Amino acid sequence: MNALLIYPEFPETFWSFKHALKFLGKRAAQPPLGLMTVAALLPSAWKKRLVDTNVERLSDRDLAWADVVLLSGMHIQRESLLEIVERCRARGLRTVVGGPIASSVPAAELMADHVVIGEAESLIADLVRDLEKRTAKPVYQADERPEMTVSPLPDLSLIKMKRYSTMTVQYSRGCPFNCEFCDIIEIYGRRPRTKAVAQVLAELEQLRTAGWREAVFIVDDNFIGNKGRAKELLRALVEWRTQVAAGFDFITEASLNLADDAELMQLMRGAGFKSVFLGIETPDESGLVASNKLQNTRRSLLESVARIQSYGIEVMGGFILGFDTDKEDIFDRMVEFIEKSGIPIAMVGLLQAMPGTQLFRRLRREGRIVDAGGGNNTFCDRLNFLPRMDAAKLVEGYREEMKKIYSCEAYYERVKLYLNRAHPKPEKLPRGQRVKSQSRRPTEPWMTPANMRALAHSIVQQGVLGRHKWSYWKFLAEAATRYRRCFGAAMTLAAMGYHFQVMTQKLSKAIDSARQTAESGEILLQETGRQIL
Ligand code: B12
Ligand code: SF4
Repeated sequence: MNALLIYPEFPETFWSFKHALKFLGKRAAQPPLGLMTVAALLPSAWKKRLVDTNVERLSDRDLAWADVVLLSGMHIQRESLLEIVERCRARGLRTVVGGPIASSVPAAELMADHVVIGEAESLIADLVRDLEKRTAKPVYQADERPEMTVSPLPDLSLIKMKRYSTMTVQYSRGCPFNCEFCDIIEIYGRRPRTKAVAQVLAELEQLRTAGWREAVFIVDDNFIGNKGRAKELLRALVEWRTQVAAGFDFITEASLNLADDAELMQLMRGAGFKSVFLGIETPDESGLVASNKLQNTRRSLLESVARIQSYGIEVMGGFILGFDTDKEDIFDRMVEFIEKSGIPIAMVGLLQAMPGTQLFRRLRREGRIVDAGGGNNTFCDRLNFLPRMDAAKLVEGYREEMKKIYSCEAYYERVKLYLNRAHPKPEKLPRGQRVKSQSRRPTEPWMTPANMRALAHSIVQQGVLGRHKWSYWKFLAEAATRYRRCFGAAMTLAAMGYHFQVMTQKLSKAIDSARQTAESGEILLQETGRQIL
């Protein structure tokens, strides 16, 4: 059997990082780990090819080669996925769709011959057998969530590694919390399941042997969902990094209670964790309580963020507008919070009721669901539910908030605040005790050919062609002097800022054009209580 695994294209969004990736000469942020895992589960006798349409073209030759096409994706990739399914159907090719999209979109709407809902480890054997016998069913749904110890080593040989900025490894699935809007807990469950430490080390070794030396994203829903297991892995990573793989940096996602555990943060620093994405959601405690995000309550969110940053870990934050509890001052309060937080990358989005979530079920009961949404809440020009606040005010407030937080000045100020916390100046030692090399050289080795190329691109794009040249040059001068000890981190964030500035302009235009179309105008202006679902 010739199995063609295809990953559909993402639309351009804040999360695509497209405008920053081009400085690095990369085409996408991360590879499709789901498909690489599925490929490793398929029989070794099958021949496999993987086409990630985010980094390469899907050719007719690929389709002509295939006996069966296996697609994966998120809800947001729906349009591209349906186009590919259509292309396959036109050639009479059998299609199987799996991944998170299969949990959010009804199977019939995916147009595929077979839809797989859930994790492949527990049902691949049945699917393979039925595909071979040509008796495969329209829908497969896993009865139980598999232990991750049965997850195989992902097939790295199928991807073009150099086209990605980050490689990915998954240690755990699931999260113990119970946020109302979250579909993670519906898809992957509330009991964190982890791989064995040895499995993760084998995946990292696979990457190292293949020549990877850049960042690795530990793509867990909540890396610290089981703190004990996280510490176990971290201790092993510290050792692995010291003995064989100095220079490997990690990124992950975690809950804010990370700030309560000094040992955990210390271990993360030791293991090379450079940034962590946290769902902060809102500075308004009543919104956190109403959405059941209780782990973020009864604490100073700002202090928690600063504590994590003090371990040299950048905090990226997720924020949501549109909770029922939001009043019209929420935009100013969130801008002020973000400014004080030193979080350069703040992913602010409009609340979206994802199908299958507790939020979706509640809003449907209340007759407030308008449609199933597009699976994207951070580059979003419309709502899929009727909010409590006037919808037009909500979308307008969102647009204004984005403009404020991604104005060049505000962004660079946040970067500097973060750098001051995460990379404080080394304490001044009395004369005679100073270490010369430390005071002269930046502490991070950033002068690699790739970084130099990225810097040259950034100078041309932001310093020569950009609309905010002077802010950029001022920041560059400060980065090279006051922040030379962390020049690499400063310049990476400058490039990321460029992506967010471009996307904020695009978002503003998208909101204008959505207003002009009758359908979304209805939704935005809340002229109708139309209930589709
Ligand atoms: C890493 C990651 C990203 C990366 C991109 C990774 C990539 N190249 O695809 C980044 C950070 C860029 C990202 C961005 C976004 N992401 Co994301 N992301 C993840 C995360 C944390 C891990 C993905 C992963 O690698 N998993 C590991 C693999 C092994 O798991 P898997 O893909 O689920 O595959 C298993 C099964 O699904 C199944 N399977 C998968 N495919 C197939 C195919 C077949 C044929 C079969 C049989 C089985 C099968 O078998 C696999 C093994 O069990 C997931 C959460 C999660 N737990 O997966 C969210 C997740 C996929 N992301 C999500 C979302 C919403 C987004 C954004 C839209 C965010 C936003 N709010 O705007 C953006 C969209 C990207 C964009 N360009 O705009 C949602 C998707 C929800 C949905 N129902 O579609 C998830 C589930 C998290 C969540 N609930 O918030 N994301
Ligand atoms: S902490 Fe994050 S992953 Fe866990 S339930 Fe809440 S939103 Fe979902």
